[in-house]
Amino acid sequence: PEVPSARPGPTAPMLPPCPDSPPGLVGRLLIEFTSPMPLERVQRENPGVLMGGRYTPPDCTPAQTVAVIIPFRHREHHLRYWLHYPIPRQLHGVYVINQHGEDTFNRAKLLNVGFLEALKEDATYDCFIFSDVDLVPMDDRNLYRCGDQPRHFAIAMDKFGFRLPYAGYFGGVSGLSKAQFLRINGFPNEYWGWGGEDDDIFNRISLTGMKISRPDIRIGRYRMIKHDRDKHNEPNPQRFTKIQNTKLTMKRDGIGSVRYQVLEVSRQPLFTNITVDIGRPP
Ligand code: UDH
Ligand code: NGS
Repeated sequence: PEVPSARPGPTAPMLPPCPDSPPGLVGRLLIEFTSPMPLERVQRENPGVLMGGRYTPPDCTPAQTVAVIIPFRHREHHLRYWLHYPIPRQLHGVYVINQHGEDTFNRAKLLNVGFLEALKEDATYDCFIFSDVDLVPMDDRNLYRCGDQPRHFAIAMDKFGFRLPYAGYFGGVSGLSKAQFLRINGFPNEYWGWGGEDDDIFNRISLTGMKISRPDIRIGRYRMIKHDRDKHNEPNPQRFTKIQNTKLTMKRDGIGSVRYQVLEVSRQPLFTNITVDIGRPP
């Protein structure tokens, strides 16, 4: 697939650069998933967000154009909580990549699709945040931005006792600039079912000589919306051998080789929903 590249637009607005951190941050947030969250309520809370989940600050030009990519199937109630809490307002586009059909789930391939489809809509995206739909940050100082190294945001999740489960954990929520993502040939397409794809991404980053950056442990805190194991996302028995072979596979398997078919692009009030046929395991 061809990766779109940004060209300067004819009508670049002459607004001052946005401040380093957005105004009005409050720090620690109270996050709960008790009462259901109606979509109409979440829409009312966000009058400034344009169709498709696009947002541009009215009074300044952001240093980065940030897209979030969410791998998705049958988690509508999680998405409503995710959209309700404040962090999404730090983003400039929200893309929900919905796997069509009931074949085995493939998180990393959906994330590759999101990268390409977001750039097709707006070639100026230069920072990509990859977020599970069930992870809500507990602190709004955990800024969803890219830096000079790939960033891991979800470092202190409630289900792991607010610690990293292991030093090389790169799951949940991560962020890469467009250049960093292309440097690792994107994410693997060949992890069908649960587990290991995040470790493969970690390997890709290490093998290309980059280092993971992380927020302070007091700030990178998350609540996970509790859920049962999904159907058609069973643990992948091949994952342990696959993560031993990243060095060999990353050259041929990645953003340069992803094949899929977009079935529907639907611009909702707070996000763009892209339903995609990504095939099934061989
Ligand atoms: N996802 C979906 N639909 C699915 C499977 C996964 O949307 O059917 C997405 C979603 O964004 C999710 C992410 O992929 O947050 C990661 O999948 P996951 O939440 O299943 O992974 P996790 O490690 O849970 O959080 C694994 C099952 C744990 C069962 C625990 C039972 N107590
Ligand atoms: C590792 C998995 C990762 C996973 C992490 C946390 O063992 O994909 O556990 O899992 N790697 C392999 O299986 C090779 S969790 O506790 O969230 O279910 O992200």
